[in-house]
Amino acid sequence: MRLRLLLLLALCRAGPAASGRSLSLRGSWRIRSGNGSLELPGRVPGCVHSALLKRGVIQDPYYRFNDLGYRWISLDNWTYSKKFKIPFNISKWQKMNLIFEGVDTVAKVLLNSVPIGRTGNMFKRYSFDITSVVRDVNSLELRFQSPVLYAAQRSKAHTSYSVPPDCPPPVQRGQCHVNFIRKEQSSFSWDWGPSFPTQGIWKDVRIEAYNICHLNYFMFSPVYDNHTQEWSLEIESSFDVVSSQPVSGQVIVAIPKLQTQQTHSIELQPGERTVELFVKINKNVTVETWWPHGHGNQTEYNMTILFKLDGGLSIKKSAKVYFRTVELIEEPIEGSQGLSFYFKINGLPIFLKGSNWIPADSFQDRVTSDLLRLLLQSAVDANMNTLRVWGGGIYEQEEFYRLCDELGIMVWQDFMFACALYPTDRDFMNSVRAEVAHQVRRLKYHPSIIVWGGNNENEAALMMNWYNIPPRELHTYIKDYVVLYVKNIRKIVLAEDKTRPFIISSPTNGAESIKEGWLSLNPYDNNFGDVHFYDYISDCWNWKVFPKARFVSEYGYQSWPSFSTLEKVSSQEDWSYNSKFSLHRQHHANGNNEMLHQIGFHFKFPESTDPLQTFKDTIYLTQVMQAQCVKTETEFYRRSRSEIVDGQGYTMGALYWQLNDIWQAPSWASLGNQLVSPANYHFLSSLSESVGLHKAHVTAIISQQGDTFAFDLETSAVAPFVWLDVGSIPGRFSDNGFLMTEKTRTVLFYPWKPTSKSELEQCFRVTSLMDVY
Ligand code: BMA
Repeated sequence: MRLRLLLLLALCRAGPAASGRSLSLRGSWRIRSGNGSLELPGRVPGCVHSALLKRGVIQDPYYRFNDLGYRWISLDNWTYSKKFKIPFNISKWQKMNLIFEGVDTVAKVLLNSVPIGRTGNMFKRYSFDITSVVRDVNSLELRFQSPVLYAAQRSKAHTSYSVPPDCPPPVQRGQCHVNFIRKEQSSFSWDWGPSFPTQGIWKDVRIEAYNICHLNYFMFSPVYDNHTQEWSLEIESSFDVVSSQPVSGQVIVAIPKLQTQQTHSIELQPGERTVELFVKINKNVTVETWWPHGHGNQTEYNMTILFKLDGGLSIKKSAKVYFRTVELIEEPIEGSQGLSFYFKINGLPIFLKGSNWIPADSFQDRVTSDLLRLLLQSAVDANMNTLRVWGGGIYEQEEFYRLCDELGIMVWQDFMFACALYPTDRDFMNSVRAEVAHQVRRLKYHPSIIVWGGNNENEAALMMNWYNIPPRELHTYIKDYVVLYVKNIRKIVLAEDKTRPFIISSPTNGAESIKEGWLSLNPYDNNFGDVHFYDYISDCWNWKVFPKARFVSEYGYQSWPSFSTLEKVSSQEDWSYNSKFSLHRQHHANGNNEMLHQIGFHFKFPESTDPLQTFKDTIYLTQVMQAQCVKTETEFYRRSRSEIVDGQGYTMGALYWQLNDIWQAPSWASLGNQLVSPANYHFLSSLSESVGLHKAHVTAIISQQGDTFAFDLETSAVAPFVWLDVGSIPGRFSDNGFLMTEKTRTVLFYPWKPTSKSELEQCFRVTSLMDVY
C-alpha cells in the first residue's frame, strides 16, 4: 500500500542496470540560534520548536500563554547543519542533485561553504545541482531568516502601494504581513489558532546521483471520452537526460486487471525532456469507477510502467489508478434566477456533505499517519463525504489524500491564499507559479480531489471592501487579483489538469463572477455559486435565518473544548469562563459572549455554587448549543436540496466550519470526541421553558468487546443532551450528546490507543442537561 506513485520523488534504484543512487539526509541535524547561544540536535523532517521541546529547552508550546512566551523562537534566525559522507564513489556519477521536498521557509543553502541556492516558499520543491560542489565528506547548511522579519521586510519593500491587511486583529495575538510570505497563512495566527511561525526542513531531503538519464517525475490522469465511452490514461514522464547522445528505448504500461498492456517507443534528446503517452484502456473490460463514500466502492487498479532504455537501463514504477469523472454543473433552473452549482461524479449529481479541514497541528512533524487516519475515519463515520482543504493552511501531506482516496472522501482543494490581498511582483509570482505547477502535478492523480479553488474569501474581501480601500484605488487591487488567480494560477491549473473543475474563489458566484470580470459585486449571492454564512446574533433554532443558497461551503458556531482537554494546558487559576486564560485562547472578537448569547435563547445558565463546576457546565452548554445550531442549519441545507421556494433553493452542498482543531481553544471544530446522533427529534419549546424534567442519574456498565468498549447506560429519568466523557483517553463514542428517552441504551467507545475497562471506569463522566441546574 505504501508503494505510492508520487514519482516526483522517483529514483532509479540501484540494480543490475543501475542508473542512480540516492542518499537520504533525514534524521539528526544540528540546529543553532542566530548568535550561537543555543545549539542542539534536531530531527529532519521537523522544526525548531519541536527540537527545542524535545531537548527540554521549552515546555509544551500549547500550555497556557506559552505562545506569547515563545515568540522569540520565530523572531530568531536559525541555522540547520549536517555533516555527512557519501557512501558511494562520487566520481562515477555524471550528475548529483540535492532535493528538498519542503523547506519552511526562507533560507540560504550552502554546501561545503559554497552558496548553492535559496528557498522562499514552503510549498515548493527545491532541486539544486551540486555536481561541482559535492565531496566525499560534506557539510550542508541552511541559514534561515525569521519568517516574521522576512515578511515585514518584503512588505516594507513594496513601496508603490500597501497590500492589506497589515496585521491580524489584535485579539488573534499574531504576527503581521503573512501575505508577503509563501508559508502556511494561519501560522501567523488565525481566529481559531495561535501564532507559531515555524522554521525548519519540514519534508524529505536527499541527494540523487545519476548517469545517462533520470526520471524526475511521473504523473497521469484517467480521461473519459463521452462519445466513444472509453477510458484512457494520459501519462507524463519528465526526464533529465545527461547523456550527450539521445537515449532511446521502450515504455511498457500494464494494468493487468483491465487486460491492458501497451508498448511505446521513445527517444530522449539530451536535456530536460518530457514524454507524453496516451494509453487506451481495453474497452472489452468493465472499468469499475471510484465513488464517494455512501455511493459505491473505491475500486483501485494496479498499474506498472517500465522504461527499458539503451544500455540495459531500466526504470520500473508502479501506481494505483482510480477512474472517475467530475463535472461542476452551472445551468439555469426553472422558476429560479441564477444558475445551479453542484457536482456530478460519474454522471450522478451528489450532495456534498462534510466539513472544512485546517492544519492538524502548528507543528507538522507531529501530524502522523495514525492521527490523519483517526480524523478522516471519524469524518466518514459521521457520514460525511467531503472535506474542503481550506486555503489558509497547507497542501496536505501525501497520506491525507491517499486516505481520502481509500475512504471515498471528496476533497475541495484550495490554493493557499486566504483572507488577504496579495502582491504580484516578479519574485512573488515566479514563486507562486512554481508552487502551483508542483502541487497540481503532485496531487492530480488523486480521485478524491474533485475541485481546485483559487483562494479563500479573497473575492469577498475585495468586493465587500474588508480593508477600506478608497474606490479610486480599487482597480489596482482588482488588477492584482486577476493577475494572480486568473492569468497565472488558473492558467497553470487548466494547462496541467483537465480532469476537474477550477473555481477562482470561495465564496464565488462561479460563472456569474466570471461574467462580471472575475469578481462579482456580491460574491455571497444565493442564486449563484457557493456562500459562506455566519450569524452569531440570530437564534440558530430559527431556520428562517439561513440562506437558501446553491451551496454552502462554510457555516458554523464556536464551542469550548471539553474540560479534560483544557485541563492539560492550563492551571487552576485559569478555570473560569472569564479568566485571563479564557480570554487569551479566544481569538475571535467577542466569541465568548456570542456563545453565551446563543445559549441564552434556549437554555438556562448553570446554577452551581461551585465556580469550577460552573465553568465545566458552561463548557458543556457551549457544546450542546453548537451541536444544536449546526444540526438545525445542516438539516435546513439538506432539506433545501429538493425545493425552490420564492426562486431560491436546490442546495447541493453543506460543509460546516470546521472539522478539526489546531490547539486546545474555543473554535468552530466539532471533533478531539463526539458524533452527532443520527436519530432525530424536535423540541416543542426551548429547554429553558420546559417543565417536569428531573435530574437524571445516568450510570454505565463498561465491558470490552475486542478493541471496542460497550457502555451500557441506564438512566433514572428522561435526559436531554447526555454527554459522555472519558477524560484524556483518546477515542470516540458511536453516539454522544443524545436525548435519552429510553431507560437503557448502549453506546460504543472506539479507543485510539490501547486502554482498559478499569482506566475507562476511572475517567468516565456523564453530564446531562439537568446536571447543570
Ligand atoms: C471563515 C474561514 C476562516 C475562519 C472562519 C471562522 O472566514 O474562511 O477564515 O476561521 O470563517 O471565522
